[in-house]
Amino acid sequence: MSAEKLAEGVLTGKRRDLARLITLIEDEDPVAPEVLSLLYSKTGRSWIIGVTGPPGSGKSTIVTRITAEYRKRNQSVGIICVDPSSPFSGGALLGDRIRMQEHSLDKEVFVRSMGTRGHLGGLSRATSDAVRAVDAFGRDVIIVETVGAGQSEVEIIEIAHTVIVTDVPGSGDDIQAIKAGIMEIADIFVVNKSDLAGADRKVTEINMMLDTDSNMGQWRPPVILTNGRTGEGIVDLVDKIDEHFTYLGKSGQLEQKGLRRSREELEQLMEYKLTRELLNSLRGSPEYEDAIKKIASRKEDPYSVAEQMITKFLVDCRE
Ligand SMILES: Nc1nc2c(ncn2[C@@H]2O[C@H](COP(=O)(O)OP(=O)(O)OP(=O)(O)O)[C@@H](O)[C@H]2O)c(=O)[nH]1
Ligand SMILES: [Mg+2]
Repeated sequence: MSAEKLAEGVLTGKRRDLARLITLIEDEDPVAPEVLSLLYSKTGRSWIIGVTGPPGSGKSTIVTRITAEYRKRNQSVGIICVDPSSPFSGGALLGDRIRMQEHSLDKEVFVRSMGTRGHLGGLSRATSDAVRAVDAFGRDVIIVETVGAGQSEVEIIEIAHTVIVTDVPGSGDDIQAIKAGIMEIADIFVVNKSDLAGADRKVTEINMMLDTDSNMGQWRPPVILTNGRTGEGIVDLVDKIDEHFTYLGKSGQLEQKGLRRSREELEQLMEYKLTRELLNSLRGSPEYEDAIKKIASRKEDPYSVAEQMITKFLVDCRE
């Protein structure tokens, strides 16, 4: 299928074409950027919500609930679950699918899981491209679920307008998880499993942490108590997402976020492309392999060789 046809299919709401495009994105198929380039001008209309937090804290349950609430409010929804790479979450995906099946007959809900195929850092790239595809498809809201554990998840969450960090009552270890980098990215905190002991205390703890946060801007992240099983707190949560949406628009931060993201994306794409071109031109050439041997035997040093190789590449490009 040609890039043009696929782009048209996505823009005219063909779910199968959207699914097809996301597979191309995952496979790093060269047709994917062609399609995305055709779609780009039609994107930027969806509200992107990131949901992250420790494994098992109820992210998928909350995502399902938020989706139901948005459907009640007549908003169409796209859901992207980023496959947890952690071995602890092995069976989670199946559970997600079953739970999200509640929405699977609803044409206004599109659900997709993203695998960990591709290169290092490729998942974050692939996820943001998939979100863009769903945006072009015309969803009002796109929810991205990722396990909050490492740097790559934090990166993925950069594409979100509103970031929800989930936590559960219980051991102080959870607070450690939150402190380890994801605290700062939260626009809204959710303490899920309000039926468990210590839920109110957890809310207080997070609020106390927020009290000591000196970098906080005008938006103080609200802390919302939810019960994923009963749906308690979900209406409040969706109201807070909407409030955050209004806040970002009015404060000018939405525009700033857009500029920052465009710059980052452009630079990442150029870096990736340049590096690939450079390495493709070098790898396998006798000169290059020889230089590597010389570095290994200490006849040359990598600092100077890197300089030489790049200079030569740039000169070759000019000619
Ligand atoms: N007691 C209680 N259990 C809940 C609540 N919300 C969700 N659960 C349960 O917690 C378990 C984990 O929920 P998930 O929604 O799969 O959590 P998750 O954060 O998406 O998990 P991973 O994707 O594996 O990281 C499931 O068995 C849910 O039924 C709640 O409010 N109270
Ligand atoms: Mg999940």
